Amino acid sequence: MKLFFSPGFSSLADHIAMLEAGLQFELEVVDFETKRMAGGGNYVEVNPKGYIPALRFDDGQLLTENVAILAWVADQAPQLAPAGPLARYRLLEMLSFIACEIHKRFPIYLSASDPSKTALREDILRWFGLLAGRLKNGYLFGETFTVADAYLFVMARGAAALEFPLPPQLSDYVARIEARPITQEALRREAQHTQA
Ligand SMILES: N[C@@H](CCC(=O)N[C@@H](CS)C(=O)NCC(=O)O)C(=O)O
Repeated sequence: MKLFFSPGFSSLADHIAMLEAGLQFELEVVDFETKRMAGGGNYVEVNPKGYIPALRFDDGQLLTENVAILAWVADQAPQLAPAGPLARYRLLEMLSFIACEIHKRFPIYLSASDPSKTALREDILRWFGLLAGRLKNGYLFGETFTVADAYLFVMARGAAALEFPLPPQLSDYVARIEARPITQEALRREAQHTQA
């Protein structure tokens, strides 16, 4: 199977989760602006939505959307999913929240004018604040890393790069997840593909 990605963007969450799950996969880097793939060809012909991530299975089926890909990864590796009553729905609840309330605001923030930018940053920080309150035991669902942490990590890391004043628990969380060997491996692989 092949993960279509752009270095450092939201597909990094899927990349980290898939490595954490021990899955075997190839990578194809997509130029964010031109939609050209490093291996040649127009990405829009692979994924008509034109955005990353996309996961192509060996039978040719394409899965898109961070929520769907991360939920699929959690089904392959139950250690990356929360436990307990309603666990599956709690995971979908969290992934949808990150996708719709946080992730979706970033492109709007980046192209907004100043007054709207401030309001959008405040909205994003409010949601980050809410999630930071869940990190007392280390991760969103307690003491173990789940696919939702891969997603929140990438969002908070992006916000830190934009100099958002993150709550300290979230900055520590970003540093902790960034230091995980698998995260380092994903970052190294993404950097390698960029240079190729
Ligand atoms: N709804 C999609 C959004 C993915 C998304 O926003 N991808 C961005 C990078 S983080 C992208 O490829 N943007 C380029 C574009 O929209 O042309 C998902 O959650 O997977």
